[in-house]
Amino acid sequence: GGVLALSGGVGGAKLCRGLAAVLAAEQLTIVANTGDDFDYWDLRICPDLDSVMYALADLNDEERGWGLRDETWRTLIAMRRLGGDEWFQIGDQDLATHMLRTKLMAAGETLSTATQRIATGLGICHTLLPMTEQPVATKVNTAQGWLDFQHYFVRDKCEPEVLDLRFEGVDSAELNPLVSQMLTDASLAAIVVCPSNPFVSIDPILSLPDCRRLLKASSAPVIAVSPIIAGRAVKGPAAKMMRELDMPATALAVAEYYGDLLDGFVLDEADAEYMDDIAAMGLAVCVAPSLMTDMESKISLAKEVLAFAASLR
Ligand code: GDP
Ligand code: FO1
Ligand code: CA
Repeated sequence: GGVLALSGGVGGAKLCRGLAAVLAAEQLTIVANTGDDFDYWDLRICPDLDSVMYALADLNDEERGWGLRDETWRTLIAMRRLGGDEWFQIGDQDLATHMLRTKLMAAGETLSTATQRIATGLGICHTLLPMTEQPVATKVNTAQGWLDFQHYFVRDKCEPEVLDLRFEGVDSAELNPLVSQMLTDASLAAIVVCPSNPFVSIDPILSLPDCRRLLKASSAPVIAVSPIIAGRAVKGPAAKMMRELDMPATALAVAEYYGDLLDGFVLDEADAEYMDDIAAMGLAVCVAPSLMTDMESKISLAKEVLAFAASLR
């Protein structure tokens, strides 16, 4: 049976790269968050889909965590000179992705088919799906009021304290039908919740109508990998958000947050102290090196996750 991975951008993309290295094309489907998506320069931007796509194509900028390696910024510099928007940095090569996607969608294609075309163009053979075809927009409540996600994340550098989150449009959106189909397929081998931000990368997916129910009802084990290692996020605001949302920034709190959605939890060796508490929640526990710094560590974590899932079938 195949594997379904739920992913955000940077952390998710790293594990997906490892999974794609050990699983055949027809064995891995990745469903990415689209709550970060927005319009900028009149283009449709889908950061998490693109992060996964660029990682699978081995074109991503690992250090920056988004966009393409060996990128140039001539268009952005020209836009700055003209006095246009420049708070969100679109690279010259990345621009082509957004232009093609926008054109395909203006011509009536769905986000799924547009994504598939672009992924195929990049030589990607595994299946990458947006969580839904309908627009869903993450909003962040702060002392300044509700902010659009990219205003919070990029323009305001995640500095405002997060009071609340909502996913506009999620109630009337439909979980990608290919995902629903996989979740009801008895041969599905594993569902992997990638080490992504639980609040702004995974929650939008889980909030789609029926998604949690289908995940729980699936015969496949649901396994999450902690994005928090030793009380810190490897990158991004996950730990800060946890504190702001009145949770301790620990792997244990991530496991508790996902709660009964999960059958198993993978945490870093640095967090082995939480094993018993997580087991006491009724979850299977796997302790593994989970910091992905190079191809080898991505592959070994992917193998660890798959072996753990197989042990829970
Ligand atoms: P975003 O959409 O770009 O914010 O990316 P994700 O939501 O997919 O991933 C962000 C999360 O990935 C952060 O909470 C990081 O702590 C986590 N992360 C990044 N790299 C690693 C890693 O190598 N190992 C683990 N376990 N988590 C990671
Ligand atoms: N993140 C930034 O922090 N600054 C940027 O200027 C920026 C531009 C950008 C362009 C295309 C793209 O696909 C992603 C981009 N990101 C940028 C990353 C991204 O928007 C955020 O990391 C996420 O949405 C959170 O996952
Ligand atoms: Ca994201």
